[in-house]
Amino acid sequence: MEEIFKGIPEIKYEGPASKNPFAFKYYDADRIVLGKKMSEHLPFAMAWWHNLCANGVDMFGRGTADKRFGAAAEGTMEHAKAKVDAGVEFMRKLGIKYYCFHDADIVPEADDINETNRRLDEITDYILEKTKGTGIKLLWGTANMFSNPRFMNGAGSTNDIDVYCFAAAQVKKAIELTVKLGGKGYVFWGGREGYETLLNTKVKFEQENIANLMRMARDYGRKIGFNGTFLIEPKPKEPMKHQYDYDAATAIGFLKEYGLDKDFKMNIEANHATLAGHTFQHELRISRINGMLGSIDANQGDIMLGWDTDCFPSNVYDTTLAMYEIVKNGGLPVGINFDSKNRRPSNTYEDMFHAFILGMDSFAYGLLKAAAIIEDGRIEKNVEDRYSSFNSELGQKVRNGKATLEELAAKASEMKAPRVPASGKQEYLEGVLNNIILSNN
Ligand code: XLS
Ligand code: CA
Ligand code: CA
Repeated sequence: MEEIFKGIPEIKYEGPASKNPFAFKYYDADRIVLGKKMSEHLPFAMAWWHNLCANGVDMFGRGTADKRFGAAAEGTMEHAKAKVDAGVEFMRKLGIKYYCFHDADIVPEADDINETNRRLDEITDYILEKTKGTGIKLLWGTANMFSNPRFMNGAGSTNDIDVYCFAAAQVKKAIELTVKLGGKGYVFWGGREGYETLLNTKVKFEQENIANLMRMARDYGRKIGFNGTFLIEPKPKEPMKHQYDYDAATAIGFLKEYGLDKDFKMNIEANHATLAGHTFQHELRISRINGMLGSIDANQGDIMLGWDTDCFPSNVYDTTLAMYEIVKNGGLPVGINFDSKNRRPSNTYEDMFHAFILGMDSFAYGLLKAAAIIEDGRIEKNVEDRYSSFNSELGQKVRNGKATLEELAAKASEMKAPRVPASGKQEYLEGVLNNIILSNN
C-alpha cells in the first residue's frame, strides 16, 4: 500500500516541553488517570465527513483542499476506496481507534437505492479488510437524511409517505452496516426534522412520525443483534429554523413522551450546545443527571461568528468542564467523535494532523484537569456546603418528598423574616478553577 500522508510520522507523546509539531504534548495514551488509561477515558473517533470528504467548500467558493487521496476523480468507487486507505493510515498514525460515518460519506449515492446499497456492501467489506488487525472499529453509524433534495421537508418529519419510505430504507441499511462494522452507537441527528413555518406544518403529526421511525429503528436494530446505544444529537437550528431536538432537555422529554428513553441516549455536540444558548457543560450535565449521556461530538463554535462552525476544540476551560461531567458519568458508553473541521485556508495534509493533535491534546489536558478538580476537592466541597442547610431534619423531609406546605409555612412563621442566604462565592470558585487549570500537571 502506498503511503498517502508522506513524511508525516506516527504521532507520539513527547510532553509539554516538546516543540515538535507532530507530537502530542498532553495526550499520553497509556498514562493512568483516576485508575484508567487515558486512551480508555478518551475513546477518540474520526468523523469521515469532515476529515475525508469536506474540502473547504463554502457558500462563496469552491473547495481549497484536495481530498482525492490519489484517486483520479471524486464521486467514484475508486475515490471511495482511496478515502478508506487515507482514513485508515490517518487513524493509525494518530493512534485513533474509532471512526463515524453517514452512509453518504462512504460511497457516492446512485440513482437507484438498490445500487447504492450494493456499493455500501462493497465499501464496508473493503473497510473491514483494511482495518483487520488494526483494532480500528466503527464508533457510530448514521444515515444522511438531509443532503438529498428529497429530504427538503425532513425525513421522519416529511409530509410525503414516499420520502418516509426512503428514510426508513436508509436507516435500515445504516443499522445493518453499524452491526457489520461493530459500531457501539447509532445516531439520529434531525438535520431537517423541524419546520420553517407553522402556516404549512402539523407539529404533533411530524413528531409522532419521527418517534415511529425511531421505534422501528430500535425494533429492527434489536432484532438483528444491535446491542449498542441509539442516540439523538440535539441541535436547535441550522439548517432548519426550528429543529425539534432543540437541546438535551427537549430531546429527553421527547424520548420519555414516546417511550424511547430506555434505548436512546444523547450525543452532545459542543457547538450545538452553544447554538442553543447553553454551555457544552450544561448540556452534558442535563444528560448526565438524567442517565442519558451517551456520546459527544467534540468541537467548538466561534463566538465572533455564531453559526455551526465545527472548529477543532482548543479551549481547555471547556474541555476541562466537559471532561469533569464525563468522568462523573463514569465515562461514555459510546465515545468522543471529532465532528470538527479544518478552517478553509488550512488545506494541507499537515493541517489535518495538526487539527487532531490540537483536539486530542485539548481533551487530554481537560481530563488531567478534571481529575485535578476532583482530587483538589475545593469546588466539590463548596457545592456540598452550599446545600448543607438541607441536612436538617426539615430539609431531609423536603428531600424525601414528605414535607407539607403547612409545616413549612409554620416554620417560616416561627422564623418571622428570612435570612439572606450564604454567598455563592462565584469569583472565589472561578479563581480556584484558574488555579487548577493553570498549575502544572
Ligand atoms: C451537523 C451534525 C451532523 C451529525 C451527524 O450539524 O453535527 O454532522 O453529527 O449527522
Ligand atoms: Ca455532530
Ligand atoms: Ca455541528
